Amino acid sequence: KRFGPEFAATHPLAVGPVVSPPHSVDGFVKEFLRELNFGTGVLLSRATVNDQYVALARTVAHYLAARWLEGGRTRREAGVKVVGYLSAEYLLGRQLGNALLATGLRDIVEEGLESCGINLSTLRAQEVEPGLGNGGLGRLAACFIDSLATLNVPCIGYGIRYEYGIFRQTFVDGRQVEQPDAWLSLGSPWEFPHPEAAVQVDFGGTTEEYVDEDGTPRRRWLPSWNVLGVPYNYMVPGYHNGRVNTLRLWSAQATKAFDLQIFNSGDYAEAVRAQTFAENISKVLYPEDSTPQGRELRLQQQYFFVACSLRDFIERELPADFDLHDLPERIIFQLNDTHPVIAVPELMRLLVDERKMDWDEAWAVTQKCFAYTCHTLLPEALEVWPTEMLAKLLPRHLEIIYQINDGFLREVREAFPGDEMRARRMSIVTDYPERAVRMAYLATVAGAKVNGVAELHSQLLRDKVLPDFSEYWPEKFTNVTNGVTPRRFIRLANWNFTRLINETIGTGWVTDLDRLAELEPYAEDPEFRARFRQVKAANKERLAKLLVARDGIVLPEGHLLDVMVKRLHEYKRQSMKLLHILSTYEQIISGAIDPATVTPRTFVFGAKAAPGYKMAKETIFAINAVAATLAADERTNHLLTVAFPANYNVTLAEKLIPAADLSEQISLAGKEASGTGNMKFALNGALTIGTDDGANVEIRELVGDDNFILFGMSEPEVADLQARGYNPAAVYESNPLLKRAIDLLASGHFTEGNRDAMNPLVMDLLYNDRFLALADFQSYIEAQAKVDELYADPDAWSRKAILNVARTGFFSSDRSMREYLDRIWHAKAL
Ligand code: B1H
Repeated sequence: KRFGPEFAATHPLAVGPVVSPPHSVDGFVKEFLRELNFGTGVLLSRATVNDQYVALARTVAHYLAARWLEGGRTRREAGVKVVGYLSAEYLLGRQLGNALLATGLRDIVEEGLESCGINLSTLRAQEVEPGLGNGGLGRLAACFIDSLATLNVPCIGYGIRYEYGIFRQTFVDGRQVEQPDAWLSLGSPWEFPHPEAAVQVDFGGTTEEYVDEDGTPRRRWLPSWNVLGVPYNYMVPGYHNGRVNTLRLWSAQATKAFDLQIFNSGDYAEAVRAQTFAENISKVLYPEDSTPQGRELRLQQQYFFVACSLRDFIERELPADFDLHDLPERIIFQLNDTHPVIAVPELMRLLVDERKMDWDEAWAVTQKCFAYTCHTLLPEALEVWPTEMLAKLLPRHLEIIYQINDGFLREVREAFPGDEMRARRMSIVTDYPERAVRMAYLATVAGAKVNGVAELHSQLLRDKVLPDFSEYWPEKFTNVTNGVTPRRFIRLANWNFTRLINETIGTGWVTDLDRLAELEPYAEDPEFRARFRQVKAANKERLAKLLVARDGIVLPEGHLLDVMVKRLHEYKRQSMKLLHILSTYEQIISGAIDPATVTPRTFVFGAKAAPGYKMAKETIFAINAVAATLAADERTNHLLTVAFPANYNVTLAEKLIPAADLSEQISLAGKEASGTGNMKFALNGALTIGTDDGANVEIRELVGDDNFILFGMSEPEVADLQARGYNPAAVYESNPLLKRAIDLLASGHFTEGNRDAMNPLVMDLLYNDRFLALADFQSYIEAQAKVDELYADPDAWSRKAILNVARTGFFSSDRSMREYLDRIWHAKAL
């Protein structure tokens, strides 16, 4: 009201339209120098590269901000439904290139900087990527918010502004050593902090019953400590459409009250310590991908960010007099895995305790406000919080969970009278091995929809993880196959290919990826195939330059580039990839095969291991040891090279994927929920060697059996073998090729004669091999032989590669978002 029409009449300048800076070289240069001088406080003649980068980023941010402010206002006025994406991770990658692409400012900026004697690429290289995620789950969130902005759908991404993102990986004597990722140390020009809009988040204490003004008995929470959540806004630009959405990340700060209490006790040092304690909550991203450790600080993080986010949406995004019974018309909160599921009892608490809504009405609202995406099948990855921890940290939420569970089990018992085992199986609260809350069950009970992330995964989710629930609520379960944004992963990452595609079918594919199908006829065109190969060669050259500068790694020319990049996990089977390399190497040095018949290959690995994951770290050590030995072996180093650049991240992925010929997607069937790297490789013209797992299944269906190298057991075959009893040592004994590869690994050949160094990995493969690498080895080797054979005919290979591109437009995250919008969110574009 304060800035309404009356105000506008008397203060026309203050409420005029938001003005975007001019889209001209001159205009840009003025803005840039103004930002450098008055924003950064330096003269161009004295500016460091970082000063220049920061000034450029802020200048570009101003162009976006004009649209952002305008869009936020129209959205609030229109009162439309918003997607509230709740995710503990956003693996964004560098922002500058994407912002230049979205605004269409790239050429102007390049020319303007040149006139100042500055090179754009140098400034782009200065940016430290915000690594606020572990792997696929975090990157998926980043792709989804990109697509929603491009589809002009109002979305607020909510998450945590970790001060330290995923650790920086270094290798010392071949072993992983983690360094803190101080991504904020040079400042972050892309964020807009709002300390004045901080939200209080309570923890601890007790609950009590009381009688309210109307004489109704109620329960309430009497928390014992609290912190502040400070919002940091980031802009999420759509591609060439003027839409800019918001990513709101929360940073924890100590509250005044918190300090005062302790100050008054006279203990200054204790007060300062308390400050640190509060700020710890958003200090660091937990680096476990797939295997949460159940730590109290992690639960604090989860509650911290969802409590801030729900308050923010209800109190700041909705009109003050909004009737919360209508909340489902204005928001759908998507739960990115179980990490934000504590939002369910939090919304119940807001509605029932704070807004005095009737329990049943509140529950009806809540069940319409949430939907849940599951990203895993691994039992160890399903989050479970001990009730003891919940009681200590969030006592009122625990009560609410009990009450939700009671109501739910009553329903189940009514639907299945006498079936007490079923009620126990379905209980949100379990008693074994300790009393704990199963967050996936809570999400399933509360969510309007539950989805898996690829067809096979959704099927297994229904059949194996949540069978009782899918039987009870068949219509609740659905699949939305993951996707990736073509803006970042083709248009930005692969300019060489983009140019070729644009010249061939125009530029519409960037926002309508199905149009890649128009490339299909060109697979038969020898000239197009030759140009495709030129693109690959140029991308390999670009990668080679980067790796020399970044890691001192020299990539040989003319090799098949075979790439396996993803988190290090036993189920993904990097060790099986290593056995393939070892086997080829062993056969050459033992004279079993003629070196002249070997297809020269370079194997590239990129993988971080969770710091506490022993076997993953042993695998990294083994890969590095093999890489070093092969590099020094004159007999083979022109034929086989292993490159393992440290610290694989989004920035490196953007250089590696476009250069790859072969994409390794070799997880044990039934273990990889989807995979998204697999999609990025196919879209950039690599062939996949892969198992029938996750989204590989759909990639193969789309590209056709001839254009996908399949191997290994299927999921039912895996289940069968495991039921019969699997004995890896017996496989080792019965397969001479495998035996020689493992024996060589164990021999000390790669560790200067030290046999003990490889022992953990070798022993695990022989006597444990949880993910059946040895069982799939033979099939894998044979499939790799087929790869060599195919690659020998460059024309046939590029034909297949082009068909991979032409047939995988389905894997755009734009398509994933349309499916969520139609089937789960029921939200629309503005
Ligand atoms: C995926 C995770 C994950 N699934 C726990 N689960 C985490 C679980 O910090 N934690 O505790 C972090 C991450 N990540 C991945 O999600 C799947 O493994 C991929 O197959 C899938 O493509 C990706 C996106 O859906």
